[in-house]
Amino acid sequence: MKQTSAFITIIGRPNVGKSSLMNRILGQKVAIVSDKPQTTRTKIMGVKTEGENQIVFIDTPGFHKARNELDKNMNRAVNDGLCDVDAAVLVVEANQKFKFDGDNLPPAEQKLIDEIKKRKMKAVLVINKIDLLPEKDELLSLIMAYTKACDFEAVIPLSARTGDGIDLLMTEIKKFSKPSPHFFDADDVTDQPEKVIVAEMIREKLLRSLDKEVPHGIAVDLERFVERDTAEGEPIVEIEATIICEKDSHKGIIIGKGGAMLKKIGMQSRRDIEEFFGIKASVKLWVKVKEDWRNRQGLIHTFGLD
Ligand SMILES: Nc1nc2c(ncn2[C@@H]2O[C@H](COP(=O)(O)OP(=O)(O)OP(=O)(O)O)[C@@H](O)[C@H]2O)c(=O)[nH]1
Ligand SMILES: [Mg+2]
Repeated sequence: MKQTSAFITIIGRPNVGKSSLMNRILGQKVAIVSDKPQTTRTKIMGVKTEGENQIVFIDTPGFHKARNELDKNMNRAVNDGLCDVDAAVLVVEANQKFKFDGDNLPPAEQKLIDEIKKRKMKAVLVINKIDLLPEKDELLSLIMAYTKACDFEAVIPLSARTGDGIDLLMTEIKKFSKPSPHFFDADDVTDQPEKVIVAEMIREKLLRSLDKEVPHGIAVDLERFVERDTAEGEPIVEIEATIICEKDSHKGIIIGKGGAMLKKIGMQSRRDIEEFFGIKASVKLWVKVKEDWRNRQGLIHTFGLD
């Protein structure tokens, strides 16, 4: 049988559940998830191979108004994600937090829709988080407004959290497949190197535990990532990472009272890393201040965010 494949980019505003959706489709956590907007900072590929068909998903950062150089890079990643793909999945939320105005979609979504139209792309609309919707008929006004703005190939209400509706989405997505050799091996799940996944796991714990502007100004620089055998012959992965933040006051918050916060982050990260690699892990963390790093392209590059 002939091989088929499709490249599908996942776009949308911050925090609508793009990464959750990709993880759910893959059945494995490839992209980190948090309740803070702007969790994803770069393009992350997720690969799903079923027999002769391979779908490559591209999870992108949430599209938003840029406030610094990092934001600009993130928005650029969204636009890059729209190039050379077979279709886009635009993710929006069922439980729109603002009063929904069908004549005016949120500006970031309108911009993405304009981009889809300009590029004459095929697109599917996903209305995520339907598990939070008390009345399902509220969906109708959302569907009307979005389909008025754009001619979607399909509209799929679903829940990335419960998995409800995912099969329907996959049926639609598979329709974009074309005869083509596979770009990844059948057992590949992502293009992300293990080192990046580990740094991201640590950043996820920070995002989840910290508040206000602190988590947005954080980067994780992995300095040591070595697998070795202990004296007892047991394999262990040793990780040392520096958490970069923007201010001395943030450093204090990250370390916490008597080092409690840093200890918690280290423990949570270790648990995740052990589960991911299936062996013991040790995690050592340091905190460093690099003022205004999100406006310094050199540092943005050092942290792999360009
Ligand atoms: N109730 C509910 N929550 C969801 C669902 N999907 C995602 N979430 C939650 O929404 C929040 C944002 O999820 P992410 O997957 O990080 O969203 P994102 O669009 O990738 O966010 P950015 O990377 O910041 O653009 C997290 O707290 C998720 O647990 C869903 O179907 N139902
Ligand atoms: Mg994300």
